[in-house]
Amino acid sequence: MDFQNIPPVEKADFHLDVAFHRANVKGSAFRDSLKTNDKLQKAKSIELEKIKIIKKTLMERMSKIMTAFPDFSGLSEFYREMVIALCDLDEIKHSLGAVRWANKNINIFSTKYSEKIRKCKDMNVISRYKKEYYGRISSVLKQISKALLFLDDARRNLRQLPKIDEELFTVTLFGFPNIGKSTLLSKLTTSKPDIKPYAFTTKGLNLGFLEHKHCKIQIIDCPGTLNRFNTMNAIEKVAYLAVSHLADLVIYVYDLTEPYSLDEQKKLRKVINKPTILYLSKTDLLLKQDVNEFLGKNAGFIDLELLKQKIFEEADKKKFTKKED
Ligand SMILES: Nc1nc2c(ncn2[C@@H]2O[C@H](COP(=O)(O)OP(=O)(O)OP(=O)(O)O)[C@@H](O)[C@H]2O)c(=O)[nH]1
Ligand SMILES: [Mg+2]
Repeated sequence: MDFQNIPPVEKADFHLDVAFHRANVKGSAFRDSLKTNDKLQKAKSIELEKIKIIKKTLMERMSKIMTAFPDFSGLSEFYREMVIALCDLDEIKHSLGAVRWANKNINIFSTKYSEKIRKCKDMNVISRYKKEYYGRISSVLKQISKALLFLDDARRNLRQLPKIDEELFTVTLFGFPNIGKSTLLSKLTTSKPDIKPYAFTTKGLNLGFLEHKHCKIQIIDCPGTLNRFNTMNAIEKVAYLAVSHLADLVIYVYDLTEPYSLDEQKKLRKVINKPTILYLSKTDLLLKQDVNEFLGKNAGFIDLELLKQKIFEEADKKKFTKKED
């Protein structure tokens, strides 16, 4: 599922400006090409041509918006829940419905006013119909202006969802914010996620890959989470969903330099009900004695090569289990 390439959804006024400007430019060129000296016929032909251009421009633009969003009915459970966590799925559907409604009405009004102008016998009436047509079309677009704004907002939120292969052996990096999860992803793989010295830098899912026995292993760096299951924000939900739906293995990252106590970090670890291995980050900032004490009490990793070997071991086990099934 590709949510990252949905193009920007422009505002209502922008669509109108493009369509009316195009109609003016092409309408002028069309006027110059007309051979007839019959003023009424000439005025009719120009206005009909302009309506044709406005209709085509706007309907193409509306169709592009409708097809840019993926078919939400075919989403896997993971993607469906992710979309719901990141934006209001019903409102997206409602807004796309509004765009469909606008498309239909642009067609209806364009046909109706073309008919009226075609039958006109008076220049002044042509001018009146022209104004009416522009007013109706502007009103249709204005009526969907909120829907267009909403869709552009939704598009921006959905961009946080990378294209995930749900079939691959998947490892998720999980833990409190600012503890070095993205740094770990950048050390394990060639991925270059944003790394900053403050919490909630990662807002979506960062992906990296390892190769093992000619197979890809997918590593997902999750946003940081606080241990507050019932009051978590949308960013934290993304992390929980990635763990619960995608993880074959979780690397739970501990950090003894951040303000979160070891007890708090242990409590958060307990919410994971997936095979989990521990990694202690920022050991360069710790006393050797503290690192050893931690490792003595918790079977964790600090060495990247050993951590990778462990991931490969777990991947092998999973394949074995799958074969057994
Ligand atoms: N000295 C040292 N700093 C580290 C290490 N790992 C991470 N950091 C620093 O810790 C800060 C946070 O690192 P990130 O990798 O962005 O942490 P994160 O867990 O992904 O943070 P969120 O995305 O906000 O949850 C950055 O300033 C990193 O440079 C480490 O092993 N040693
Ligand atoms: Mg991060």
